[in-house]
Amino acid sequence: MRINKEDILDYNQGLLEPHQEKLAFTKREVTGAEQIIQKLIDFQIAIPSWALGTGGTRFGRFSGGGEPGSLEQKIEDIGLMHALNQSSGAISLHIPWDTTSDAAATMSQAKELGLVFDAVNSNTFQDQSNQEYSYKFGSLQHVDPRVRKQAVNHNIEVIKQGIELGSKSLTVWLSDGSCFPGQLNFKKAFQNTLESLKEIYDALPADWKIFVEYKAFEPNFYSMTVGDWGQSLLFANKLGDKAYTLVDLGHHLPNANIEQIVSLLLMEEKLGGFHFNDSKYGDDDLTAGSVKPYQLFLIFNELVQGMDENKMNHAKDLAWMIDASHNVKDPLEDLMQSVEAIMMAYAQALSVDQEALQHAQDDNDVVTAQNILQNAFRTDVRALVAEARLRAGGSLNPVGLYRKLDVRDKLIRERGAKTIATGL
Ligand code: PSV
Ligand code: MN
Repeated sequence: MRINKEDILDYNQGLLEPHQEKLAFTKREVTGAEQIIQKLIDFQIAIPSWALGTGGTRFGRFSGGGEPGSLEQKIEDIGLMHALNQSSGAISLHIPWDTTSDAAATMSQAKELGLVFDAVNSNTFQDQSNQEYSYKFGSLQHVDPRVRKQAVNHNIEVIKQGIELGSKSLTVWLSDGSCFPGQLNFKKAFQNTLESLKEIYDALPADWKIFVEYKAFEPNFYSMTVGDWGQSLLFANKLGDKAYTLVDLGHHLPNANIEQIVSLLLMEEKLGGFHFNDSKYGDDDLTAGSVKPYQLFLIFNELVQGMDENKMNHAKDLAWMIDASHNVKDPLEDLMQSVEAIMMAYAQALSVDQEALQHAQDDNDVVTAQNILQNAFRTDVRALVAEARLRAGGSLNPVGLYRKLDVRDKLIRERGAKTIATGL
């Protein structure tokens, strides 16, 4: 199905008056509101092809109905979302969960919906039915060079598909590691992984980047070969200029100071991309900003500060993606909530008076520094985010309109109640 412009206009009309009142108030509260709105319009967050179905846990999966059964339907879903919020204009493919046999057709479907292809993701954390060697004991780290070669070749194949779709980056997340002390020689695992990554790196086109994503634990529970930002940065530095670290918010040990990690990676010019989600305990894949919105804001504060210092384009120079899907919500509603939370944290960070903050830090005025950040975090910027959507042609209230148009029911009628999307 498609959402047409008239539906959006009609719906917005009914919300316009209270919105404008709120906006006028917010503009008096926030300095530089117009520039913030423009930055919000430009900012796009990629949606991964595996997040359109209900996620599961190892204890079960409860499909919500109307899930996309093909790549075309996944693109259709992202198109629906983008029509509503005008902020999810990119798709991140996970291969081989989602592959295309007709790149031109896939590209033209995406283009029609205003979507582009962001980073492509390889998958050597699962065995595919047609593969020769198993990844049970790792992929790029494997003790057997034939397994490593197979995993390297898969990554090269993913790059090829990405080239056809206009992607410019490859994200490599490895589940490689070990579950028991003694299982693995850490040094050899690192060296094998580095050697394999070098082969993949050499296959990158000149204008491509490779992102090395780290994760503290799961599915391996004793050691992960790319377990933290230090290990990822080591790989990235050894690989070269086209290699960067990718931060996934759910991949740290509890209470890690992610904003500090972000700050230092930007200082080193080695932050490449971001996977958004939220968690209480680990890699919980919860909606961004649903549990720790202040942390999300503090991370954005470092991102804005660091990107501005490096003269980076906020919208284009880092790869932004949501990486979350769980069991209990309609995935599209959940993704729209994530996008809204990310936009709010970004808007609040943009409103921080960085000069005043720096003065407070230089004066060791801890109280003022804290107040500057908390005042920004406690400012209601929802009207700015809504205004950005409105100006871009989206809905003032994406979830509200999604529900009013009964999108999920229509998808269930079109696709059936029992379809299951590929992914985890
Ligand atoms: C692993 O937990 C991860 O964060 C990686 O980015 C994967 O590609 C993705 O989730 C989907 O499994
Ligand atoms: Mn991730």
